[in-house]
Amino acid sequence: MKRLLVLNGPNLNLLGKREPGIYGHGTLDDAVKLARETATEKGIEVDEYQSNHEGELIDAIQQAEGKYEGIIFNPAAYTHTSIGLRDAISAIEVPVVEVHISNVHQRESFRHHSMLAPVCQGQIVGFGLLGYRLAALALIESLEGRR
Ligand code: DHK
Repeated sequence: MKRLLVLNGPNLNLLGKREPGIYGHGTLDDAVKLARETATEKGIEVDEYQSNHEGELIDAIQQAEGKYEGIIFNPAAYTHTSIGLRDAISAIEVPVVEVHISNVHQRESFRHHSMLAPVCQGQIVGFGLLGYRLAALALIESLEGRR
């Protein structure tokens, strides 16, 4: 059975309560459910992991090699700072799609730059939790050779 990993970084455990004007009222479980629904239709399983710790996210990326066909990754604040996460993504063959719930380009300038985007397969920004579903679809379509 093919599998995808939904990986979430710092403060995303607070989705639903955290700055709802920016991130909405949906929870992290809701986000994972959207990705899982799309994957299940294609017979693909979805696992999830969230951590507030950079090193734990790096561990999860390293351990994804050979276990997952793709990673849907919202690195949250580490997007803008983490060379360690970028190097971890570069070190594996598993494709990674970067997701942001908010449109980071409409926000503070420090959110406009992603350290990770250049080593990801693609980036989905600004569609709320729907981004998780879109990322699952993008990974699955590319696995199936349709793009
Ligand atoms: C989530 C965060 O926690 C921020 O640090 C990023 C991202 C944006 C999001 O929109 O999902 O800047």
